[in-house]
Amino acid sequence: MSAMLLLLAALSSPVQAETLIEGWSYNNFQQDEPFNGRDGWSGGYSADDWWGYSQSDEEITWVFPSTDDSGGDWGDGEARDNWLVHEEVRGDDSMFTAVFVTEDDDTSGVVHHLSSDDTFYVFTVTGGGRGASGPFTGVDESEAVLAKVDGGLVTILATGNFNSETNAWSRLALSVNDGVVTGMFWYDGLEGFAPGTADEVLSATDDDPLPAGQGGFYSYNAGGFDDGWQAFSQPSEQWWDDDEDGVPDDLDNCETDPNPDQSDLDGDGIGSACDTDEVSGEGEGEGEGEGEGEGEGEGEGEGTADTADPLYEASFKEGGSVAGCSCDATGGAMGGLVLAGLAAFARRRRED
Ligand SMILES: [Ca+2]
Ligand SMILES: [Ca+2]
Ligand SMILES: [Ca+2]
Ligand SMILES: [Ca+2]
Repeated sequence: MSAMLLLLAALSSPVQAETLIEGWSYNNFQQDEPFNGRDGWSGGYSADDWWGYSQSDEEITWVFPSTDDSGGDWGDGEARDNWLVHEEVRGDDSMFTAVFVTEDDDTSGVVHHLSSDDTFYVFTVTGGGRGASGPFTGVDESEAVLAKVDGGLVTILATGNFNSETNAWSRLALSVNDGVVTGMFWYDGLEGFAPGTADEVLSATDDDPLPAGQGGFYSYNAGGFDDGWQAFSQPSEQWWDDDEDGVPDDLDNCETDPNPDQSDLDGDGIGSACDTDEVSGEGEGEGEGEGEGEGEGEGEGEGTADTADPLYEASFKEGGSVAGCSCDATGGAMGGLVLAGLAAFARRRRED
């Protein structure tokens, strides 16, 4: 992200944090393969699988739902549960984002913090083409919706009167940080996604936030084969780093005190930078020898086991990107040529 974008993000971001660390991303939707149950992906509606699409001469791959179903209740495995989430998206203070395209009035969305089939946050936008139809009752279906589904019970957190444009790659993002749930929308999804640059923002504070869980796509009343098609691409997760010390909030032993070394002299899981009753460094120095050695060894082991999700931590270390999020979409190839290719593919599937 450029210095100017950083400044914009700091000035106008609806989210309190200012720095994101790049985490998980995915670009391996193989041609003609169903993705419910494949490669870490799982879907909520088994009758509507999600299909991969890729072109050998393109570096970007897509996935799209295959039917135009609607109905059912939240959490019952019917069309209302048509999400596709990935097991490695699992941050608590984090953002999931993806680009999508729709041909008509399909509902496109992203989910995050999915801890069971009927418990998650969801942010949806309907296509403005020909009279939208969305999955929520009691709201104008032309509206964008930020909602919490908790044990199947829906709470509308915020609504916005905007639609996605048809046949254009737009971007959705769903962020959770310290109980603040934020949906962000960019009409042009290929320009990058610094939070402060979103065209539309819905945000609410959840006093009883959901536990961390998986994130992914959401689709309703959409079709990849038999009706106007819809597709998603460039899924990724970014982790909030509130104190900008390069360690994500979820793994930081002092979330609001910059302490890149994560030093924790007494090994209680609270970093020395914010541990008010920790023995001072000087005191430790004097009593060098046996005592210090034991203390440190124990502490590290316990801290890791208690606080960090091993997969998540491994993913962070693997990514190794602690320099802040560059967050520029690599969407140069996803212009009209790609849309034409996808449309041709959808037509072919329809005729099969
Ligand atoms: Ca935080
Ligand atoms: Ca941090
Ligand atoms: Ca810190
Ligand atoms: Ca400590």
